[in-house]
Amino acid sequence: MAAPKRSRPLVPGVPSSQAPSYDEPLTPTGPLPPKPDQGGPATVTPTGAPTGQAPESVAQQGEFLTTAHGARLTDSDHSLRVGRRGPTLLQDHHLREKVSHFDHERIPERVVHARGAGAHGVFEANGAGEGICRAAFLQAGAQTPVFVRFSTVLGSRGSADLARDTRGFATRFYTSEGNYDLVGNNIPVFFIQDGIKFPDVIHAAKPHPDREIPQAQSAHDTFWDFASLHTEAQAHTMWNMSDRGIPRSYRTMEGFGVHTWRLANTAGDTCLVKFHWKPRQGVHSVTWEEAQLSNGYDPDYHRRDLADAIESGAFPVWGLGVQVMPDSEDETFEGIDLLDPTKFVPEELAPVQLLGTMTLNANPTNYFAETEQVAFNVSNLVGGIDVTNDPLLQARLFSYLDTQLTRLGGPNWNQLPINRAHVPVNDMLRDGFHQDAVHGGAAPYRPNSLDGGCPFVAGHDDHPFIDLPVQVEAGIKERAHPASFADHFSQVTLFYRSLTPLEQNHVAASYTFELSKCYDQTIRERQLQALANIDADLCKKVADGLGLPAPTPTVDINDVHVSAALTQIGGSWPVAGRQIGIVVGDRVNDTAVTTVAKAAQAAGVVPMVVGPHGGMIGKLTVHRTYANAASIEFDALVLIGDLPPAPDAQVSGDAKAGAAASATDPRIVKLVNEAWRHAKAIGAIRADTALTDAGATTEDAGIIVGTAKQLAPALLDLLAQHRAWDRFPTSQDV
Ligand code: HDE
Repeated sequence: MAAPKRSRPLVPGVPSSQAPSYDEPLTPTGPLPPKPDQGGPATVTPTGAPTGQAPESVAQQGEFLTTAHGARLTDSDHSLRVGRRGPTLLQDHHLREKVSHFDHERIPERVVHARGAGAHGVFEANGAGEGICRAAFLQAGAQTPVFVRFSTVLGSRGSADLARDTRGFATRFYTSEGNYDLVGNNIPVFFIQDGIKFPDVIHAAKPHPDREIPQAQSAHDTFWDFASLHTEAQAHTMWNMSDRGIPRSYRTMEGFGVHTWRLANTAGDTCLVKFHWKPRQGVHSVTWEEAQLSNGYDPDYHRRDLADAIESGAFPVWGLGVQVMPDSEDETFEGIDLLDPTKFVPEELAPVQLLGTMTLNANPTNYFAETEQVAFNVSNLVGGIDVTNDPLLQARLFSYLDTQLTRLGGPNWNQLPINRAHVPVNDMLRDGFHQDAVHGGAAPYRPNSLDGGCPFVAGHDDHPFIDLPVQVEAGIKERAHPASFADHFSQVTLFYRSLTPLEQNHVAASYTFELSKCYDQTIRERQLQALANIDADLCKKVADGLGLPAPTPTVDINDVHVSAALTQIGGSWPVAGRQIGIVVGDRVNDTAVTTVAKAAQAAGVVPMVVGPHGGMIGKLTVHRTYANAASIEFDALVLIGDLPPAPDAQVSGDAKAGAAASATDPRIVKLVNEAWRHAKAIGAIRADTALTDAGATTEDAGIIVGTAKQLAPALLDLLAQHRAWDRFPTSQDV
């Protein structure tokens, strides 16, 4: 039976480019093309020459099943046996090849940042960087392919996305001068000032070594033991305890290069910069309750969100920006030591200047080949961008190359398709496991005359990478840091005091939650001491929550300036890629649903119909049922009409569990109640009963009542503000 063609789905997540036939297909055909939303690594050879082939050319070919050496097979379901009841023969080369390859399908996961999601895209420079950096990809109009991998840090590969954690934001630019990797985070400061401490902080934050729990969390004794003893970690920890630790989406995160980098223009003038990624989608987070719910209902929340947004055409966009500081002798700006990666430069002191725009426009075709095998390397630099002596960065220059040797099984990981440069590669590196290039020539050494002297070193005009000449202060060889590194608290105070009261409440609640999970009271007390050195009010709130006295500070807490750029609340942002749930009963009016759905789609929002059962209601396709819908899937809800208990509702069971029996389905009561508690916009069309049953009223902030036509624009406006912030003006609960 011919397979039906797929039409563009309303709801993203379609598994393949062609709809399946009901019967098993028996007529040989070749592999299906990728889905329209998918891209792949550029088709270049291991040494960077374009092959001109379609991306699919590197995938499986032909219509017949073959061995790995290409011989066609007639059977892959039965092993070769002596008689129908006898033993299997060692001679069965197909069985051995199939099972043996399967046995080796896994590679070691990343020791940190194991859990991630990737996407392809393009970076277009606006030319504003030309004056400070000679890198070709920053010249006006240059368009450069990129691959981005977002990640959590602590969890293993199968862990849940919404752990309270830092997020990785690693970008590879396939530039015309070679690959440039900007391997950053969504938090601009780091736990440690010196790379030699990285194994310590990670060992402390990873699960306890005896029981290997808890997974993907910092809410445990070893983490807080380390953070409270090693107070330079307080800066990063404070950001983690804020809403930045639980982003709404990878699309709604800022990115930071963290370290200070040195740029040089064509004249050789240098400056010091901090890199920023500014999301056009705004910077938004989930609530802690949503994070916990999502880890159960949809552990792939962020991964799915990124892929769905791209598939639905809501391509996420970031501006790449820099804060530019003079390349001064002391590498300090406004009293901030630029070599200390636990410090950031407030934007009010050095505004972020945008150099171009990155758009993510294609999902990977194959997770393993692309997102898993991509090997970022901090030392992938191009001319015009150089490192500084930040001791954290210096250690990273060693680590990234080193880690790939084990993770990707040898020294040729640069030749994996996703890692290949898009420019000629002539590195004189030879042989080794998994060598993909067939190197010619007789003389992989320099100088040589046997290969005509090739390869030659580049001149200054040939776009080379140049180690920028920097005066290094003569000093004693010692294991020590400058005195400026000793201030562990003032910027933490600055960050906390820059937040709105609501965000400050979230910070206090997170510290209280995490510390309450520690077994040892000593550790709680020691961390309270660190909080006392940051802010007395914060310390008091957390101490009250833990039932402990608030200690007095052991350092002077100075008055700090606040930075308005640090709050996430306020402003309106594009809503494309958000999802709204339209909750209906069996007797719904189709026109109301269609009106809301059309208005949503026009704004790039995905409307999902939530019905009492699967299949169709009249002409409407049901995307989620009362039984499988979860509030975390929807950024806003529209309730239409009465929503009485569906036949599969366990009304009496819920009543036994304490839920009041109501005219509304108990799952919908929970759905609406959660959306209300999370300050999401809720539209109600003749749905007062459902609202009341869920504990809401039509008077509450962020509840919009009216006809479908009246309600849709107001709902989308509210969605653009991320939440109905006024619903809980003084609450600690959002
Ligand atoms: Fe990493 N880090 N890191 N890191 N890091 C890795 O490299 C390391 C640091 C960051 O999506 C590893 O390929 C050391 C800071 C991201 O593939 C490893 C030190 C920042 C990713 C490694 C640091 C980062 C990594 C694990 C202290 C923010 C994920 C697998 C000197 C600026 C990249 C791998 C991806 C990954 C080591 C500190 C960001 C082991 C030793 C600071 C986003 O090499």
